[in-house]
Amino acid sequence: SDESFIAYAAAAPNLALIKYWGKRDSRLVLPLNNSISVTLDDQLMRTVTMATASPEFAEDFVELNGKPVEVTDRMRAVLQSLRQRCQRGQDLASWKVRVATRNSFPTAAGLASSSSGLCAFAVAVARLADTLRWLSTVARLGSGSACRSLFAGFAEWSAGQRPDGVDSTASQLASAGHWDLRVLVCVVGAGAKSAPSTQAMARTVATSSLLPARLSCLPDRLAAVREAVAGRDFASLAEMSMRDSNCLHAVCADTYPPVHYLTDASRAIIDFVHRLNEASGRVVLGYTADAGPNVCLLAQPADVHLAAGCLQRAFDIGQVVGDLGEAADNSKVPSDWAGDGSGGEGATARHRIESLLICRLGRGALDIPQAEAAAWFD
Ligand code: 2P0
Repeated sequence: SDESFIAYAAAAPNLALIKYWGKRDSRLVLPLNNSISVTLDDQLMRTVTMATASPEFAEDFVELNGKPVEVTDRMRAVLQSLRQRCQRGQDLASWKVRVATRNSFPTAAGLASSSSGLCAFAVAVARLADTLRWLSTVARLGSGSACRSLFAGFAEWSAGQRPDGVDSTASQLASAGHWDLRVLVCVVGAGAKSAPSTQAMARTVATSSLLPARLSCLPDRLAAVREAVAGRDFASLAEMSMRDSNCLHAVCADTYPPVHYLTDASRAIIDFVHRLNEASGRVVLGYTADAGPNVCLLAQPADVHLAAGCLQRAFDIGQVVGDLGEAADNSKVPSDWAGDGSGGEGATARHRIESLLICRLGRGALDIPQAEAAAWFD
């Protein structure tokens, strides 16, 4: 009808290098620690969302990839917060909303779909309500990690200290153009069904005696990452990312009952990275893994070709998507290097990597024009 409003948004998933794990307030989604992420390439991976408001809708309604999904309390919190700020008048604020969301990548593949999904949700509804202030807070109410996808390149989400959370916001640390970093996403396929991160992190806070040790070493690690980003120090960024990923999975193992995300294939990729770095005499790759079995590798552009070639020797790779780059000088790595010892002593079957996605860093949800999101949606 004439009496309806429509808005679009798109967001790419982000990958945390310093992880968010544990809340100080569950209802307001306030974290125990700052986290730092890179926003992935929206050309390769994105959520696109259309939001419509009309006086004719009886209920709020959300669908994902064409199928109705539950309107969660978190989504209701986002809608409520935007209704309160609506700049288009009281009529629209009282109308029900329909949100249709599409992922350009498998939701179940563990590719941080909550970060892009709830970020695009928040931006689309905020555009509907014509209010782009406080978006960090609004996106955070949908899912903590979503607030980092608002920004291109490198983002930091501050834990903040206030009980009302107004100081718990995300901001950009550096643009995507500041540092042409590449992320190689190794999709290893589902292992045992993973614990949802919201519940798992609550259990960690309630039971892990290692979590306080993690929190006490994070200020130094965060400072090291900020410095590595500012100075484009790859070896330092990669080492801090690997340490923080290992630390996350250690507190997950220390959770009672324990939380397991990594599989044998994930661990084989992690060991591969350390062997490759050792054989190369420098840090060629870093890695980081979230609440699932996939492992994301960090690389400089000149090493992508070498890294992918070594991965192909060591693993059974289904498909490679993205820009492999040019062969560069790889003289320090032996040409017969197998990485996981396959074919050597104690060899086992090569582990499977379903897809290897090679990404650049991408735009934040706020940088993607509404018209572009609308064109993607159709
Ligand atoms: C992160 N993860 O920093 C960490 C690392 C998973 C491992 O943010 O409860 O889906 O919705 O705020 O954002 C996953 O947690 O959790 C996550 P909620 P979210 O990316």
